[in-house]
Amino acid sequence: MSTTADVTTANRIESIAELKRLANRLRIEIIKMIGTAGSGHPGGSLSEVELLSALYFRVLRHNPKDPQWPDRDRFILSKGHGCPALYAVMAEAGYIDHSVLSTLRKMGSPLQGHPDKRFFPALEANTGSLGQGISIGCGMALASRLDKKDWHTFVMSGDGEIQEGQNWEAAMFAAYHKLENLTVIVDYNHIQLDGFLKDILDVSPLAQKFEAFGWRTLEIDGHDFNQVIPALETARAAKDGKPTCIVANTVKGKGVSFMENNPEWHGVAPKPDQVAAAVAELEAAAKKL
Ligand SMILES: Cc1ncc(C[n+]2csc(CCOP(=O)(O)OP(=O)(O)O)c2C)c(N)n1
Repeated sequence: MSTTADVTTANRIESIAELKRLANRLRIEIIKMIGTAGSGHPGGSLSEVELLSALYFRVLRHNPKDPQWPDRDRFILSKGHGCPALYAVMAEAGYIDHSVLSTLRKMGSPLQGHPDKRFFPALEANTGSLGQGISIGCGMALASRLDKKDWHTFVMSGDGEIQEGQNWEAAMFAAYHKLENLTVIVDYNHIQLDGFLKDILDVSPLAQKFEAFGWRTLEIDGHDFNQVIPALETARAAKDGKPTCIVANTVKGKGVSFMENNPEWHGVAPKPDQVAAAVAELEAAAKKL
């Protein structure tokens, strides 16, 4: 069993340059995984990469060698369709072998098309039915406090997902119960399944909405590690009775020019020639990092 003395953030990466190289590698993995599977969600996976990298390599208290460590921080990917990015980062952290990534969406694989603890017990929750992660996170954060523990719960939601009414019931609950040990990160890429939020159901001003519900809010560029890490650390350290919402401005499809900011890449797998083009572009970008 791990103890707090020997585990904080596993495989901690101090250097921002190294984190940028990691993010680039993860994007290549994501493209290959979804290309091999022949289905999946590239756009919203690519937008999450820096946020997940900062969590798993700088902020979360966790131990891949002991995934059920009772005092670990919890992370719930409420936007479950973005799981290729989570699987790639968890492989990098050591929860699974890299070779397993190519089994994404295959029958019996730990890496189901949406996160499923029955197949991959290191996951904290089954998600994919949008709108439920913040409620699950509220339950975890409350449990942590009732047990007099100091582990923190992080939840990532999509911006389209945040349209779901259940989120706002959870937002009310978290503020009322002063869940300072709960952080919601909204991957604010401005695109939902079939178009731009502003043309379908705009959620802006998002930070003000959470503030009105009694939350602390931090607005950042979700691709800039120099903004992402301090925001996550501030949230993790909060002791003032307020839950935190990090509104992370991101670009859907980030890193692959023909996918960036293009709603058509929400839930379509790249064909082999598109995989090759995307990987070539990312490998060229890596040389400049
Ligand atoms: C309850 C529910 N309704 C509909 C869907 C289908 N669906 C999957 S992804 C998605 C859009 C999500 O948009 P957003 O939260 O903005 O995700 P991102 O752009 O980050 O991929 C929808 C409607 C679902 N998974 N769950």
